[in-house]
Amino acid sequence: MTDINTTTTGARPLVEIYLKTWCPYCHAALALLKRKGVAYRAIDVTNDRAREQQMIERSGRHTVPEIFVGGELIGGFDDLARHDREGTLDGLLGGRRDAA
Ligand SMILES: N[C@@H](CCC(=O)N[C@@H](CS)C(=O)NCC(=O)O)C(=O)O
Repeated sequence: MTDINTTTTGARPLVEIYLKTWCPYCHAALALLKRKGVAYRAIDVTNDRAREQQMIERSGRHTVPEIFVGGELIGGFDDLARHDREGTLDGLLGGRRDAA
């Protein structure tokens, strides 16, 4: 099914990121995921209230980005960056490297 509001890289996305196009934290998070070379599913909630509501229900949070790895909430960009800084991100990502 074609879905204009999601972008999937790689074959089996482990990472989901809810984002808004104008959000600098979202672009920073995407840049970090791209640097890690993992597959991800980007879910654009910029003008999509239903998907934004899904994000809020899944995360319990209202800001973007919201990032999930293997279905588990990581949090926003600051949480992703903290895992990267503290050396725990690679373990969370399971050492996966998917061609984007
Ligand atoms: N600490 C959060 C900050 C995220 C944040 O402030 N996001 C802004 C957009 S860049 C936001 O969602 N604002 C509220 C809104 O759009 O409803 C993070 O690192 O992800």
